[in-house]
Order: sequence, then C-alpha cells, then structure tokens
Amino acid sequence: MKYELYYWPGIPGRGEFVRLALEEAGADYVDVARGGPKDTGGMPAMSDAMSDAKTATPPFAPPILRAGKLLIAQTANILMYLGGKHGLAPTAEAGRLFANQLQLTMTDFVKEAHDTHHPIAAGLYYEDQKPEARRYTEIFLKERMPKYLGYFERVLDQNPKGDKYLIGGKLTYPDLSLFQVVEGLRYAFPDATRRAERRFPLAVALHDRVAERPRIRKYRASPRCIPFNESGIFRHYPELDG
Ligand SMILES: N[C@@H](CCC(=O)N[C@@H](CS)C(=O)NCC(=O)O)C(=O)O
Repeated sequence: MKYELYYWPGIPGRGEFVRLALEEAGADYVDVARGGPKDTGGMPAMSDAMSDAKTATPPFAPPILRAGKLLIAQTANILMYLGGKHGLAPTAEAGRLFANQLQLTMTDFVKEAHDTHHPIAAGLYYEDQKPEARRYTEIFLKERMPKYLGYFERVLDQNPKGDKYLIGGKLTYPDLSLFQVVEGLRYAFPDATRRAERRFPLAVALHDRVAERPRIRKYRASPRCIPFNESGIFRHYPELDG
C-alpha cells in the first residue's frame, strides 16, 4: 500500500515525526503537499483532505495520513497505527499503551517548544509577541525542557531491558520522536540545549543511535528531509537562546 502523508510543505514540523517512522519502516509514501515522483496534487490535494465533506473521520489539523480507506490525524495516533503495522511498536497491550503514553508526552513537549515563539497566539506573528516569548522561553529552558528530558532519561534508565531504547530491547516509534525533539531543541536553542544535554546522557546516546540507523541517515541526506527553518515549530531566534 502506498501511504499518503498530508502536511504543510516547507517545514519539518509535526509531519517529521511521521516521516521518520515511514522512512525507518521503509514504507512507500508520498508527501502529498510537496508533490513527488507521481505528483498527487500538492496543496489543493491537502486542502481537499482537510475539508473532505464525505469522510466519516474528519481531521482537525495536519499531519494526516491516508492508509487505504483510513484517514488518520493526530501525530500520536498516526504513529500508533504505523508502529503496529511496521514493527515499530511493542506487540503486548501494556507496551503499546506505554508507547502511546510516551508519544503523547512528546506531543505536549512539542507544543510547549512551539509556544516559546508563539506564547500568546499562533495566529499572531512572533514579532507581535516578543516580550512574552522571552518570558515564556526563559521558563521553558529553565524548567520545562529539563523536566521533559529528565522524564525520558528516567524512562531509559528504568527500562528493564537496558537503557538503549525507551521501551524494551529494540527501537520503537517514540525513540524516533525523541531523536527529532533533541534535533529541534539543538536547532532552536543551541547554547541552552548544549548545557542541558550534559544531564541527560542516555537521551543523547539514543539520539545518536537513531541518527546512525542506515535508513534514517539516508533519509536525512536526501531532499525528502526538510531542514529546520523559522516557519516551523523549532525556530532559532538567537535572542531566545538564554
Ligand atoms: N495535536 C496535534 C496538533 C496538530 C497541529 O497543531 N498541527 C498544526 C501544524 S504542525 C496545524 O496546522 N494546526 C492548525 C490549527 O491548529 O489550526 C498533533 O500532534 O498532530
């Protein structure tokens, strides 16, 4: 089956969490809004998927995945689906729930990282909320980022199967997402992240392990991988990197 991913072209954003899972799985997919070898319609096709009046499962926001007859939204939900289909999730119920728990925690983390530059409203420009962004980011870097990273560090440390992966003894989709979060933080807040990372060696080691996976390496060196930029979730504004 060829998957269709619907996500804003031009930013890695939340779409990247889905792309990493598709790439690690070696799945066949088209990034619809960006077009591709068999261009399936670009942005108009994405708008159609967003506003499809006939679907019984309307999405609220991208990323959206079409998998045959299924139209799935919410990053954590998409990953739960892909993880199960492609051996990137535990098979037992407790493990599947824990993977989803970790991914939902990642969702919260990503939202807070986004809010560093948009603490008042997503609909306003960063330039319209700079003082608030400074204040929000100061607390994010001091309290929230270490709290989230500390949580994932603890999960790694407490994994009964060893501290290489978040769950069990092999890679699952939350590992890929933690990699992306660390990448994003390094891009957005290079100084603060460098300082914070010293306290989270297991999370950093997991990041490095994911980066070395052959399919992830190949993907990241390809034009399919969109670099971070100042339109996405993780943005680098030097004045915020406290
Ligand atoms: N919780 C959702 C958030 C989805 C989301 O906020 N998508 C953004 C792009 S990254 C969007 O286009 N939102 C439009 C909106 O919230 O109105 C998820 O994790 O997928």
